[in-house]
Amino acid sequence: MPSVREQQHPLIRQLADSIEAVWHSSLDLSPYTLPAELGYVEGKLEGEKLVIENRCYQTPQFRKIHLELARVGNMLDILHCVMFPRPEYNLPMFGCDLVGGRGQISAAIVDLSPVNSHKLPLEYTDALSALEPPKFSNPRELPEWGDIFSEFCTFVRPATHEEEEMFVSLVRDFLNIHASNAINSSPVSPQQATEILAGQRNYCIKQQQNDKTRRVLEKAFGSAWTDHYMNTVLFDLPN
Ligand code: BLA
Repeated sequence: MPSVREQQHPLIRQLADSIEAVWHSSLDLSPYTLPAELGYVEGKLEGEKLVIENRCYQTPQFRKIHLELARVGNMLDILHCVMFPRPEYNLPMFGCDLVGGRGQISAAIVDLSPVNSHKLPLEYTDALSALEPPKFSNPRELPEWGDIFSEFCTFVRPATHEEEEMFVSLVRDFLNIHASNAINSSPVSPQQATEILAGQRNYCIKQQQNDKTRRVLEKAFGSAWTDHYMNTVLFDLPN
């Protein structure tokens, strides 16, 4: 099977390696089985081949941690990553998306998003506030559905190689904070778990409204497949 990673924009490759390195060193990973036909998929988008490669794990605190690499011919390279905590733990959603084409990354976003009344747990606010505030020269504006993101959300178009490195390093910091909080967290009351579940569902419903993601997938695979993929692989609602 060809590896999508080897062909991708160097920043995407570097970020994918770095995300997996933190996962492997800090978390107790076991396999998470995706529906068989959705692990590796190929379609056609305007005559270009769209290839999607998924890696998925679970841990005691996370129901599903998902890294997806996608490539459309030579036009578009995508990294998508989400960590879905088990609702019995009061943990935010880690999300990261990198979209690039023709040598330039146009969108780089990372966040630890609250699922609890729009407020991150105190340990997260403390740790994230202690980071050097990242300075990027081209910040981007969040779309309307982006009210799910925290005040620490970074959404930019990296302008230089230094800014690309800064983004990778920021993602690594977010992941290290997340992993150490997660492994030290204890289960919450069933009532609190119900609220967290509602917050996670809201997160997924908002992400499913990202028309830019939907458009790319629909052009290659059609709308029925895209609905199925967005609702079962990218942003499946927890039960
Ligand atoms: C933007 N996502 C985009 C864009 C494309 C995709 C083409 C537009 C790039 C740009 O405006 O420069 C496409 N992203 C995809 C596809 C997949 C993908 C096809 O992940 C999967 C196969 N998106 C996420 C996650 C976050 C996210 C986890 O998947 C955030 C944590 C955010 N992507 C996100 C945002 C935008 C974006 C906020 C900008 C949307 C806009 O400007 O309207």
